[in-house]
Amino acid sequence: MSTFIDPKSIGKPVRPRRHVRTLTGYLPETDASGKEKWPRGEEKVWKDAMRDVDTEVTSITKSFVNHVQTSLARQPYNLDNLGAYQAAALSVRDNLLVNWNETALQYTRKAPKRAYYLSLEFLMGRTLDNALLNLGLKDQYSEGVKKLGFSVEDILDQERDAALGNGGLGRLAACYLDSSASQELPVWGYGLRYKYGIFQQLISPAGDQLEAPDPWLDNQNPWELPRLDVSYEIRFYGQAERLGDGTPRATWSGGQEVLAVAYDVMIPGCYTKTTNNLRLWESKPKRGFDLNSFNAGNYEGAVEASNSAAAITSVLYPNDHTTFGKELRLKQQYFWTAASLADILRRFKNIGKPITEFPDYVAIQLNDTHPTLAIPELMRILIDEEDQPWSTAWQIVTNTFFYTNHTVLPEALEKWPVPLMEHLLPRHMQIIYDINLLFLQSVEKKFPGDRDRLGRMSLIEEGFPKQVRMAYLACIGSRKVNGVAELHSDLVKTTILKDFVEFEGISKFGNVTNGSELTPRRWLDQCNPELSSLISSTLKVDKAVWLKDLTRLEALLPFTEDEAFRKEWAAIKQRNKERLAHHVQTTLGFTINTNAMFDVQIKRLHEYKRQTLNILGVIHRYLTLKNMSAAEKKKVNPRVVFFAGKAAPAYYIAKLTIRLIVNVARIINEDPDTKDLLQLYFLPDYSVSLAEVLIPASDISQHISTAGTEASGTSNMKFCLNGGLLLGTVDGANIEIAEEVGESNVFFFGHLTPAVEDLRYQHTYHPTPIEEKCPALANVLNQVSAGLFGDAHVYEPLLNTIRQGDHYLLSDDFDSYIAALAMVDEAYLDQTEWVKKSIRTTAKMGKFSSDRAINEYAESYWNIEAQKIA
Ligand code: NBG
Repeated sequence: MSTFIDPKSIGKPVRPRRHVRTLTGYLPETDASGKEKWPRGEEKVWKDAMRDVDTEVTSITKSFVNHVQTSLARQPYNLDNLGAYQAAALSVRDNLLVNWNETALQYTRKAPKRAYYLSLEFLMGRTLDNALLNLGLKDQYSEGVKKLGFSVEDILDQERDAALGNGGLGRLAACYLDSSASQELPVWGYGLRYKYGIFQQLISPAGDQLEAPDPWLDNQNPWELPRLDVSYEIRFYGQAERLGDGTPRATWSGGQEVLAVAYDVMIPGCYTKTTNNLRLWESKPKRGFDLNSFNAGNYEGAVEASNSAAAITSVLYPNDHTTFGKELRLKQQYFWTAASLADILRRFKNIGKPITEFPDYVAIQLNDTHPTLAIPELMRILIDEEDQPWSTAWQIVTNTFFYTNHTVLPEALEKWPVPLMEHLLPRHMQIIYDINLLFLQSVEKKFPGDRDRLGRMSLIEEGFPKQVRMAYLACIGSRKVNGVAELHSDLVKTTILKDFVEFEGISKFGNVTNGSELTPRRWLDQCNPELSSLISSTLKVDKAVWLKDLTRLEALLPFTEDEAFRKEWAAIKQRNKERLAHHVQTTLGFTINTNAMFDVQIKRLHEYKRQTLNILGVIHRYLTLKNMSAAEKKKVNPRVVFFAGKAAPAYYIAKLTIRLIVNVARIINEDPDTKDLLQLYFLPDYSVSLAEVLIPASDISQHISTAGTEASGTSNMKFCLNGGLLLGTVDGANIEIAEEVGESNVFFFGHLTPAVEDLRYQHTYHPTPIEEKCPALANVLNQVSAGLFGDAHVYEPLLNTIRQGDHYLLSDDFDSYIAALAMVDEAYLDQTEWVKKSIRTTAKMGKFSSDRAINEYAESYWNIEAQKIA
């Protein structure tokens, strides 16, 4: 080592060695003629020993038993269903890994442009069944485990959901991964490996939601592969100092450093070898513990740092549409984006192209604003570590990122307090200020002297404290911005990002309707196998074909006139209802009337989604039934109403709604006057797996958000695909569903989006008492207040949200809601026509396949191409 210091090097930043070579991304060497060389040993011996995907029942049972003996260290006589699940999962995983390795090798070989989907949530649900169906091995496995004395259903039932998400946004990410692999697109997901997923929901005797942790990794997770060699150091806090040498560069040092370690989850495509990757990061202390403290006898102090590092990926934030300025959440966001970018950059560097070509090889999709820090982080890397001038760096950044907005609710638009950012990420805060200054200067150039506009568009919101507006940063740092349904995309352009459309031009702003969320594989073939076979046999098309081209379902339309087909269609719905009833009976002990109409609302609890409107409607129905004569009751169509959904633990009003639902259910399910005609259930602990039982069983489902508030909704599509009709407001993807299936096949009600602002204004400045405006609703509210369902005083805060202000317009929509429910009742009486509607609905769902959506992203946004894996 030289002891001489070159004066020119003084003050230059010390570059951390980020790109440690890992064991991934290697290609075979070639000889002089370009032929690949076998790396070591005898090629034949290697090749004879290498395995392919097991497709024979005998090799499947062999692999299963092998895992029982070795991986699980068990014997045939001490194997329970859980053990059998683990053995089956490990043997399926072996198959996935064969394809996954080949896919990775091919991508490395061909170095195509790749897309990366950055999402803080991936709501994967269960994997085994999906993997078996995608591999086309379900029958072989069923037969194999049967020979070994197990039933495949029991085995599948052992799996815990991977619930690393809150709701639609996370489920959408999972569907997009499935579709990317199925469409053979080189797309990887990046997320966090939370130790605890979304909380488990319990209901107390009083009807309150209680939250318990979801230790989903307790029995180990066979679907992940730890990549302990793939790790990056991530810094927090410390000092950022500008070099002041005429360049935009700075150093960032000190603070806390933690390690991000990769866990890979295989994402198999449907009927293809392509098996993509979802890389989830786990946080670890950089060093096991602080040896100095330990030696000084301070054991607690020694492990403290290690605990704080591990805490970063310990829990998924269970909030929906709200952002709390929590430091740990910001840490999660930076930790994940920094690790993902370092990984993406390392992979790019393996190709050996100049950094300016980065956007030719990499597209990064920001799933909502959560990964927005990737924008200043890439700027930091390009400027401070890669020595790029500012303009080149900004050019690279703005050609790499794409931003999807998932909500226009003001409370859901992420903002981070400047002091918190400055403390946690001092260098990024400098970069954000620099971006902002240059940006506002260009706005000023285009709109000279328009100071209001500068204030409105600034990345920094004035106030105490100042806050960074993440949606604006995501918008200006991206090549394109999109919403998730037509109405929503229009609202993005005309409300929250209006100024940006005026400044940057309309062509940057687009729409990709989520229709997407509806992977036909899980949400029809897997959850409704009987309907899937009926479709295949009726269309005389192998499911391998129509499951990958959902527009084929249109060929079902002529069969609406085929009585035998209609009968079979209805019989399958009936059996799905019985399956749900059986599930409720065995899990909760309730007996459900399967001759009734099944009416379902399942989604996160939120005021804008208006579960309150639904429960008040149920009470209205109950009161009406109570007043009917026996003769009138005979004409009534029995109905069972199901709710499921979690409320954010701190969302008081949403939790109160759950309590009301549970207590109304208690009264009306016991009332001999009405219980044959109306039943109500709140099914606790909503999950992907529960949705898979509920959705195929629904006759009608409710999507009744205040117009303009639900960006898209994604369960609406799943219900319709399974032949359930839709009762909804003119909002989100409901509108496009109605366009596809025809308005006569859906039940719409309520005010339209353009009326909302005015109604709210009236509520605040010219309120009309509810008794006058909507006597039916007033009566329902008064009955609740009077204690008809117990707890007289308890519900007042909930009822007052309607009596005062009524931000979500329940009093404006209640009458038309009740009228729509009556229309549903009437339509249901004509079963022939109802079944026709149901068939038409399924038949017209082609647009809403996630394959269609992912192809739109691939073509119009990311500019990537399918890669055939030989
Ligand atoms: C949600 C919207 C839904 C939409 C999903 C997926 C957030 C922030 N947004 O309407 O509320 O279907 O995103 O796009 O979770």
